[in-house]
Amino acid sequence: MQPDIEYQIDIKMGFKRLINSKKILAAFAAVMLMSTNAVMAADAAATPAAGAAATDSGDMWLGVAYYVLLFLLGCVIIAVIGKILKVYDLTLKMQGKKGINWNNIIGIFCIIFLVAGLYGAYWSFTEQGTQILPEPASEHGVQIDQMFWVTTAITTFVFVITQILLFGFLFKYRGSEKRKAYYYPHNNTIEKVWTIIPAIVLTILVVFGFFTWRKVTNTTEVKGDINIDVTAHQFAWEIRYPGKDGKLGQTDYQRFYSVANNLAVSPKDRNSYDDLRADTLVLPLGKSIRINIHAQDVIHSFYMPHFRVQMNAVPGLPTFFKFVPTITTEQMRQRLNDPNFEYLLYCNKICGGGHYNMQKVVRVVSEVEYQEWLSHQKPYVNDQVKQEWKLAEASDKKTPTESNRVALNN
Ligand SMILES: [Cu+2]
Repeated sequence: MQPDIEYQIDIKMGFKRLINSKKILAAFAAVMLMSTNAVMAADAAATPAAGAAATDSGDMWLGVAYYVLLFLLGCVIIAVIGKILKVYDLTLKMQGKKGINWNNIIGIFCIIFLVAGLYGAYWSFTEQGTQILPEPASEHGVQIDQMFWVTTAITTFVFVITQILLFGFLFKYRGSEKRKAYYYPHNNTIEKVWTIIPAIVLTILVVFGFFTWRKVTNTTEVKGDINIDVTAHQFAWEIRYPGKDGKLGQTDYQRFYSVANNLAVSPKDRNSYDDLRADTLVLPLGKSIRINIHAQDVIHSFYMPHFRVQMNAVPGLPTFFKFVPTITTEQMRQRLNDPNFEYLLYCNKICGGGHYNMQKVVRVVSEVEYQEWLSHQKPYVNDQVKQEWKLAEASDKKTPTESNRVALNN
């Protein structure tokens, strides 16, 4: 009789817990209802007032809420199944039978998780793998991609092996009354194997990366480059091309910045007189391009994913990146079967509120088209800049004492 009473008490406790968890479920349901209402109310309020943009963000939040609710629903279903199993287990025990073998259930779950997880990884790669960047449109991009794929292959291999070992062992050696766990605290050979092999593989990858990066950034041969200055500020890119002399005038933000001369080009440098201001980054095919990267306020990041180019734009520390574009915009449009495709330059450093919108169109064209385009660009030193420079010069001449004083103060 004694065990029976024990089971009955156990069952009572179980039901008590179930009732308690019902309260939790009710609270869950209430939160879910309230959040749905809130999201819908926000959506309804936003739609008529602010138009399309607001609807978009409302839709987005509705989407987020949908997945959160789906997740919570999943949790609730699992909790309910767990409770049903627990009740079933207690009922079996009350009838004097052996209860559920939880070790087996957990073991089977491990195998299900392994198979579903590996299939999920395979599915996400085959379904979303196409969202990886399209073929590289620059010479060094091919090497960067090679590195990416070698690393991906090695890590995928290790991932599959370790997951099979982990969950396979969990299943094979799940708890059982028939056997006792073997005490096996240490094995030097295994320790050595799993330390040395990853160390060698990682060293190979790092050295591989080091040489590739060195090759990409090796710029001893600067001759024949097209120099382009790209300057970042919150929240736009400014582009300056050299004129016929092929040389860009120097800049000095502390001394020469003004509204018209917003790139602070030096009036004293003759090379700047024929510089051009452009709104699009147009590049000739197959030429070595050197982008000089500047920033005027905070750190930005010069990022052109199709060319596998990325370099920080740091205030006070000009950097540069050299590369050779190998596919024209037109060719890429045909390859991607997208007549509206454009290469883009992005900012890849969260630099403030307007960061998301900091982009410029980049166009790769033939040499002839490039020259034609270049001949239509406006001079950087426009009438307003000229006037400012003349005024500055005039005031310099008129009051030599004043300018001396300024110089002394500096
Ligand atoms: Cu930025």
